[in-house]
Amino acid sequence: MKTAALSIAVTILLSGPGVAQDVEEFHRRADEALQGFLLDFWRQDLGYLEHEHPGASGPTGYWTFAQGFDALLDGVERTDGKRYAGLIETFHAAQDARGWIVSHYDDEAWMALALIRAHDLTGEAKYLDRAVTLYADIESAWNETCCGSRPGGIWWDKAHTQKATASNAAPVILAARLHERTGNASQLEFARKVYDHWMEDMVNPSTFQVTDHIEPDGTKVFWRFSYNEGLMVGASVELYLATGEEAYLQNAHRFASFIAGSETKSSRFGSVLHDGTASQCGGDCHAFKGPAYRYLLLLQETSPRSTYAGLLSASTNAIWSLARSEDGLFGVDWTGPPPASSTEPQAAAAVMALNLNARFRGPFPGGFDPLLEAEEAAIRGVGLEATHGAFTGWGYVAGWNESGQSVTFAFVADAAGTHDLTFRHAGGAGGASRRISVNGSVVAANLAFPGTGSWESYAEVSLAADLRAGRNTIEVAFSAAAGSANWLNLDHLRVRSRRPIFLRGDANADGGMDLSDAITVLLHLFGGRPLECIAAADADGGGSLAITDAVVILDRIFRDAPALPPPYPECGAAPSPGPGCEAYAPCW
Ligand SMILES: [Ca+2]
Ligand SMILES: [Ca+2]
Ligand SMILES: [Ca+2]
Repeated sequence: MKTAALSIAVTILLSGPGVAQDVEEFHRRADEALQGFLLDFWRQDLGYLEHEHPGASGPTGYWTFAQGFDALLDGVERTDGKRYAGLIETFHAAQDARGWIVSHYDDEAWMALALIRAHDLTGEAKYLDRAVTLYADIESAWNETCCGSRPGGIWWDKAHTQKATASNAAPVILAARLHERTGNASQLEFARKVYDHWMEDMVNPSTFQVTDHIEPDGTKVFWRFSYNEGLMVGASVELYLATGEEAYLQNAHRFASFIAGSETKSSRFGSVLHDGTASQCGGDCHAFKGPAYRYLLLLQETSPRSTYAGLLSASTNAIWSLARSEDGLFGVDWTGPPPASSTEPQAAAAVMALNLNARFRGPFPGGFDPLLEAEEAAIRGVGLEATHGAFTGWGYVAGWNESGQSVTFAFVADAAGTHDLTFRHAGGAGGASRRISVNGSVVAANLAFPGTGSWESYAEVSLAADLRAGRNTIEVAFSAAAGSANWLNLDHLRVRSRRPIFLRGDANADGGMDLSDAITVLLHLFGGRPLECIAAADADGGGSLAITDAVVILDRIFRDAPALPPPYPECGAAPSPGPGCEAYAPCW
């Protein structure tokens, strides 16, 4: 009875204000946090993330940019590529303009880890190629002449001032993940060598605290930062996944236990990851809980324990309810208080935790969205803004009046054919014009975007273009040579095939498929009820309507039969011309 009462009390306590109850709410928080991060920290004039907000502090550092990149990638992964994906190219181009090879090997490892994820999420080889290049630089920094009684390990920096957990454990994760993708056995071998060395010499065998770093004179420095053990958790899990050897997994649990026992602080939500208060945790420390959260979650997904579940859940609830300001800025100390200003690394740590948590809790609830938001496209030279008027999504692109500035949308067409491209814009400075290209070919050299009277007012401009089946790019560029003129804020692009698009099985055209759709098919067949979109009612995709179409719907709903032929379960055009579809509103 005592236990039952306690359990009820705990349930009530955990259901108090600020505790998110459902998957949809976790995703809403993750979206809001990431969108706020991008609006606050992406700086058009820098073409990079700024280090502090508010204020004019200049660009953030290379490794903290990599953390911001990871936070963006968490948003893309969480939404299954439905949102934010265009910005991957924007971040890549931003770093490309500043260079990839830097003075610190751990920094290169963070960047390479983000690039592998960019590759995984886009399928583009250039990201993986860049990660391999960075890995080669890191691998060359293995050294057996320093430090202390057991020389070995990877230098932290090119000046050879120390060897750090960050420059050894992160490369273990990197090498194991590269091996998984390339099949190159030497990468896994290197991962094991680095890991073994670090385990033997740098880990306290009873507590599983890991040194922060070792100096050339052999001094081991045991700073207590959650990312050190977090990286060791990640390295251990990756090697367990690569080899199946249980010892790695046991190590991961021991490092995680150290984090749970020694790098947390209590809050009303439970124990929360902690590297110190805002005054104790300065500089790079601002970022450390992000990777700790990431690799603890990886362990939880690999070998769950209630301790980690509680720590991960309490941390994100605390971030949201205790450490977030009214302006949406996140504090260093996740138990609060909220800050008046924020740095990019502390923001990225909170944003990635919220996005990782939401992905872990359940799939992104956002369904088919026919709007391609400009603020989520691959932007070049323009800025992100959310100030004027009733835009869609979470903003628009602005600051656009020079050659070289562009917005590139990606659109996957179900079938080749003519499509209407409709742009929503504001022209507060009068009429503007831009060059429009599809898949690299100019389709409108100087498309006019009429003035809208103010930046608060929006209008639409359309043109027709032929798209190919599969992925297409649609670029809107300022080109003085092509006649582009004047300022323009771009909100979104909507692409519509001139072929009807619909959701198969949705016979009554209400946007979903349920029992009423089977009934609609029967009423049409036997009662003569008209259909707006016969193609949607053709549930088996056979090209005609029959009682089997009602049966296919019922089987799918009640007996979990295989999915209907496309377009299903998302809107799209039929793969081949079929029965008519004069009007089907839900997909638009
Ligand atoms: Ca928008
Ligand atoms: Ca329906
Ligand atoms: Ca049929």
